[in-house]
Amino acid sequence: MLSNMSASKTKKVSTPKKPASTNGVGKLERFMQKVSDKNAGEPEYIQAVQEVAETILPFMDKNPRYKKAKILERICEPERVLMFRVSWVNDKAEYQINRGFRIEMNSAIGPYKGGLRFHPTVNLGVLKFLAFEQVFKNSLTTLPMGGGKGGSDFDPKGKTDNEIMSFCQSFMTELQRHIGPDTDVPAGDIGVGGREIGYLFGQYKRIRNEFTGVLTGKAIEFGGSLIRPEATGYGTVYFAKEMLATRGKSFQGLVVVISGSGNVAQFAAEKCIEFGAKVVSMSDSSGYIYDKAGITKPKLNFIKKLKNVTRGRIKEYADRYQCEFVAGQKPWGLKCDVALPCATQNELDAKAAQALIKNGCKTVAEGANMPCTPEAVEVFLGEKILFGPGKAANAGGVAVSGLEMSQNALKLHWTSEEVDTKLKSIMVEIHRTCVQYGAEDNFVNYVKGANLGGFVKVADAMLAQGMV
Ligand code: NDP
Ligand code: 2IT
Repeated sequence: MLSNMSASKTKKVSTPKKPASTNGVGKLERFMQKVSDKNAGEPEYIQAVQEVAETILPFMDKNPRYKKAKILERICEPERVLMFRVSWVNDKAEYQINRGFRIEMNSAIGPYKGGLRFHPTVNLGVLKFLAFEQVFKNSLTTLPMGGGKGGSDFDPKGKTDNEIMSFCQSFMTELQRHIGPDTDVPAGDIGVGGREIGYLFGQYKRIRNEFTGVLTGKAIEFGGSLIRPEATGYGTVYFAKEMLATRGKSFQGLVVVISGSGNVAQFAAEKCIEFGAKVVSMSDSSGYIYDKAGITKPKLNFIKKLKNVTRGRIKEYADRYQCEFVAGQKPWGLKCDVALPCATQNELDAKAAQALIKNGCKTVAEGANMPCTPEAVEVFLGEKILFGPGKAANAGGVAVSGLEMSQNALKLHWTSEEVDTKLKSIMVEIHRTCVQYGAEDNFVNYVKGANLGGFVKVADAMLAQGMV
């Protein structure tokens, strides 16, 4: 794997060590040089493109119809980028200015679909990487959804409900003119959960005077789907279960380390516990807790209340249950069988990957988007452990968003059991696609499988639609 992109700075792609004509490496280098030049200052975006280009470029060589139509070059150029001012007023009646974004990346197979992230680290490059990943992920779900992502550098931490509402209303006042149930359907991501979706939906409805499925992740009372809050975390564990099954294993009795304690982490933990595994760690941006005895369901309920209602810090768990809290660190040095990074991008580097391997970890599934650096992925693939990339492993969230769109369009409501059954079969199908495209000698390269499996459907749709 050629991974010379640092996550923290953009640099020129180094010249290939061997001539292009003998090893085919030069093509990737040349392609990435163009992408880097065009997207300077966007290291996360360049990183995401490189990871995909590594598998797609050789595939396009064998399938010249994609090459001739410059499909990969087109996929790397967003169809539309929207960037706007969001002014709002805080509780002290002071004006606040934030920047809002929506990246409408690709609509070849359906309306733009993807979450909104509210976090101070949000910028154009971060959202372009997320929108790019979303195109492949949504294609893998088997549902008709294009790819998009949006958000703001607004920081919800420490804000009152009134301030969150004020911001969401102002954000939607601009966003509403660009979205719609058949055009672009946003949802949640970091910093955007049920509370924010409610305020955003209310403002859309007020301005447009229409009650439609323009957002997913809504509350049940106004068109939300059962199991949507659980879907990303549950789906990640369903995917990991399929990976384990290829080696004749199950979750029963395995030790699991999870990063994050937000939406994805909470429900990944819940499903691991239900499957008989022992979850020993969760984290937030201030550090991680290590509960050797295992996080039980009642303890997990404490975390849910802490994070979703009182909005406190994970350290309070350690105080409450008398376990270890390690400030400023990530949990990857802990002994475990399974690691589920569920917090944010580039949170698990090569050193952490080596530590996991040394401690016996044999399965990693990305609940977050691109949490493992390219160097970490290289370690996992080199060791031939089970590694499920986010595009495949965390696709359950957007898949149930797709099911929410279907329910809204049909104006009906499915039961939890119905939605969970559909989610399970979608994760099994995504796993099957990854195996179909990623099988190598006695090993499934899920990175290759997810990239190719996601690419083909979008590429064929683009070919059929001509010069778009
Ligand atoms: P939440 O906002 O609910 O939770 C995020 C968690 O990650 C929190 O524990 C947060 O800690 C931690 N975190 C966020 N940023 C950082 C950072 N820079 N450094 C360390 N920790 C951080 O978000 P979600 O659970 O929804 O999202 C988590 C990941 O999953 C993201 O990568 C997201 O893109 C991805 N994802 C989400 C889906 C969804 O349906 N929600 C679907 C598919 C993927 P703190 O509270 O201290 O900030
Ligand atoms: O990264 C993701 O897939 C999400 N944040 C969920 C997107 C969605 O539209 O449900």
